[in-house]
Order: sequence, then structure tokens, then C-alpha cells
Amino acid sequence: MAYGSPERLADVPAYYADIRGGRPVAPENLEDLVERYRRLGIEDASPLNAITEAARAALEAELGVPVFSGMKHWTPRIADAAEAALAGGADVLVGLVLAPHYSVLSIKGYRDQLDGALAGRAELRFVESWHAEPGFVELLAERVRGSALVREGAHVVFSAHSLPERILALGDPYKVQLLETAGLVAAAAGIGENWSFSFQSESPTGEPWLGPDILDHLEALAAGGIERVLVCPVGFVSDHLEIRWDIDVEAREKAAELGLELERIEMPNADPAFVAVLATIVRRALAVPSVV
Ligand code: FEC
Repeated sequence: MAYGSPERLADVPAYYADIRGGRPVAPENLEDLVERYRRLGIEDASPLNAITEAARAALEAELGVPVFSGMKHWTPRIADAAEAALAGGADVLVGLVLAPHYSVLSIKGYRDQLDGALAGRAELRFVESWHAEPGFVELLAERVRGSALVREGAHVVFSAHSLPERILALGDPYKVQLLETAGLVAAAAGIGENWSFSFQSESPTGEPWLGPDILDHLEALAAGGIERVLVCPVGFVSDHLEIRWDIDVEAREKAAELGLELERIEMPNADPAFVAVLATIVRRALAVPSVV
């Protein structure tokens, strides 16, 4: 399962309405979103949907069992994937989200959609989180280690999607899991203490979100004498709007203003090494139901 992305500019209002789940959309926020997709050239290609399909096909080939993709906020919907699996005779399903960290405001929504669609018609083995999966940690560490900027002493900023601060009062594991991934990757990459964590992609919903936001964080780093930064997004796995706009456009522009050199790691996307990690997680869920 993945977040989903509009295929065309004309789809953006319906897509945004789906994300808002019936709550009103401010016209200026919709215009701003359409503009971001326009500037990324979405009419030519919808990167997230295409990457998700490539990862699905590669995982199916690797596992030798049918793999279906379902999107949280676009088509094919998670319910469509569930129906397709059931129509193919599945009696056990593994539910895996292409987002490593659990939150009630994130992964639970995917699970609810899948549970609701299956309605008890098959056994669901749902992977709640895979943020410390050794293969995933190593894949990111390798990309950090491989960065020429890091070899020149760049500071590594791990990042993930922000969420409303109220999740902390709910005892949500999201932030703890994110920091755990960042710490594991930093240790495996051998960068010592030369790293920090910040959130990105906050939405204008009118309530406080988890911080620091990456743009403010870059300012603080520059003020502290840092000159080079490698961004390592750990909460996402694909090139999509939150990477290609929020990091590649906004964070880069901010870094340029501050005189900071900024690069980011390549996202895992449908890289065979990443597909192998996903296959390990699925095989484990199929073999040992109690561990998921
Ligand atoms: O490339 C694309 O077209 C889709 C990129 C995309 C990804 C993504 C991942 C996450 N989100 C998470 C949480 C929230 C919360 C809200 C929210 C709003 C948006 C909007 C767009 C959007 N998100 Fe997203 N998210 C992506 C895109 N997200 C577009 C609406 C416009 C905007 O605010 O910029 C606020 C909802 C509300 O208004 O109430 C909360 C989390 C993730 C990472 C986990 C995952 O991938 O599921 C968490 C990719």
C-alpha cells in the first residue's frame, strides 16, 4: 500500500478532498497544491504511482506470489487491491505499507481501509512498522556512506513527514521509531554524532505540528557554522511530491539563501536491494504470523 498521487492536474481537487476526509479545503491551499504539482510536471508522469507499480511488479517477481497495490488516497484503492486478491483465491493476506514508521495518523488509516475491505473474508497479517529492519537500515547507511559530501564532513539531517503534535499525548510511537531509525543508520554509516533530525511537509491545518521544521532547522545549522548538509529522508521511500518539492525545491532554495551546500540521498524507489528488503519482511509475515 502507498499514499497515492493524482495522475493529472484535474485530479488534484478530488485527491485533496480525499486527504481531507470531508473536512473543507481552503481555496488558497488547493491553488497552492495545484501549482506545486504543475511545477513538477505531473501531466507527464505521476512519479509515486509509477514507482509503486514498479516496486509491486518487482516484489511479485521476487516472491513468486501475487502482489497487489492499493492507494490510501487514490486509485487503485486499497479496497480494489483487497477485492483483486480475494478474487484470485487468497485466504491469507500480508498488508505492507510503503512507509516504515507506525502512527495512528498514518499506518492505522491504511490498516482500517484494508480491514474494512476484507471484512473477515481472509486472514490479514498486517505489518505495523518496519523502521528497524536491518536491510533497510543498511540500504540507507550505504547511501549516506557513499555520499562525497559526507566524506567531506557534511552534517546529515534525517527527515520525515511531520504530524500534528497531539499524537505525542496519545503515546504514539511515530517519533520514537523515527529517531530509532536515524540512530541506527547514523551508527551503521559511521558518522558519529554529526547528524540531527527534523520534520518536513507540515500541512496548514491550523494546529501545532511536530518540529523542528527542516527549513528552520537549516537556518539553525547554518547559524551554528555548518556548511554542508546531506538530507536523508527516513520516513519515505519514493520520489514523490514531499521529496521532489519539499526537499528538492524548498529545502534547496533555503540552503542556497543560507549559503549551505545541500544534497539528498537517492530514494529507495524500486531498487532491487530495496525490493529484497520488502521481500524479507513479507516472507517473515507469511512464515510466522505471530511476529507481525
Ligand atoms: O507525490 C504525491 O503526489 C503524494 C505525496 C505525499 C506523500 C505523503 C505522505 C505522508 N503524509 C502524511 C501525513 C499527512 C497529514 C496531512 C497530509 C496532507 C497531505 C497533502 C498532500 C500530501 N499530504 Fe501527506 N503525503 C503526500 C501528499 N499528509 C498533497 C495535502 C496538501 C498539503 O497539506 O500539502 C494533513 C491532512 C489534513 O489536512 O488533515 C497528516 C504522512 C506521510 C508519510 C507516510 C505515508 O507515506 O503514508 C504521515 C508520500
